[in-house]
Amino acid sequence: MAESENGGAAKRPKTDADDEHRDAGERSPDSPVSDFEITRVLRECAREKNIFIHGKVKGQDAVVILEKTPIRQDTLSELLKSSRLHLEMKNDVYSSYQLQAPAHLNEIKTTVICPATEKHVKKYLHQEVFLVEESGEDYRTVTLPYISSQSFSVQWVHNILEKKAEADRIVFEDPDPVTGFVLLPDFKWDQKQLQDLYLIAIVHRRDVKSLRDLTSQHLPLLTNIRRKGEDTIQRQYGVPPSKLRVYFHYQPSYYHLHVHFTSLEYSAPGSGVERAHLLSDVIQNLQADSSYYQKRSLAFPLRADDGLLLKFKEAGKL
Ligand code: M7G
Repeated sequence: MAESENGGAAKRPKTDADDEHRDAGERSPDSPVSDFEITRVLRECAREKNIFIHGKVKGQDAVVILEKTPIRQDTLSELLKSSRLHLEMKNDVYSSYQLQAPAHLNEIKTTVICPATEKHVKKYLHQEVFLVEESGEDYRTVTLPYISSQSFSVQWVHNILEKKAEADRIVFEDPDPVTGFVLLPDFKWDQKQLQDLYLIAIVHRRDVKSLRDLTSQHLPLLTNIRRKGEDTIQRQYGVPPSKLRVYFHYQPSYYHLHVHFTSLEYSAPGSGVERAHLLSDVIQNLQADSSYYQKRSLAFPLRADDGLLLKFKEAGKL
């Protein structure tokens, strides 16, 4: 089957042309946030300039994530020319201001999860974390039974693969049922700047939950994702492989194999050593030993309220 590229809408960063009309201040009639009733703040971070809120939309539980987006180089001169400045203080050569930017240069990336489950709420609630070391045996006896009954729905993944959602956002697709995948911008990236570039490659096959299921049989799939994912990102965004961090999460939140492609410049959540496994390391480990990921212990962080942590405690593993 032929591979396909969506070079149109996906070629980013976006320009502001699509945004012009938004300055009029009109409200989208089906806005899920205008009816949002705040229950509590789950987490906030002044440095990352984001806030995670739990609340209700028309009686349904919802999580809303607000995040100030990075200042873009391509709109800097417009920002400086067309904003209003209010002096806060002046002293010798120093002065500070509040700058009021035009609305289209002052957007807040907003993510809505509705209806949100208890698990979504917990995912974003600030919690103490513990490092768990899971042997291959622990995976089969503790983790696998737990994730089979408890994990997040992967309906959104199936929707992408079946073109029922986000079809216009697909940047590249290799439709091969065994080695194929779909590459598209991650939820977390607004595609307006390359600083925080974040795409995910979602595999077509549905029988691989995570890193733990991988064997040398999957090497053609993994090398295909690496090569075509990197080539596409180089072509579409001008970002070379040497500027990319390409990795799996273990544990992932969603148990359908996917690979994260992030800008090396961006400290993406979950890119630390306790959760991220570089695709290139995974390929080499499988080349050396087909059952590497079935046998070896893998460490990962679990939050205090994670049911899996309780299972590890009950099994006397913590
Ligand atoms: P993960 O390692 O399973 O979980 O990665 P994490 O969210 O704890 O990192 C799943 C990735 O898919 C994350 O980077 C999410 O931001 C992204 N993601 C999640 N959802 C529900 C969507 C979605 O609906 N669309 C897209 N494009 N990305 C999503």
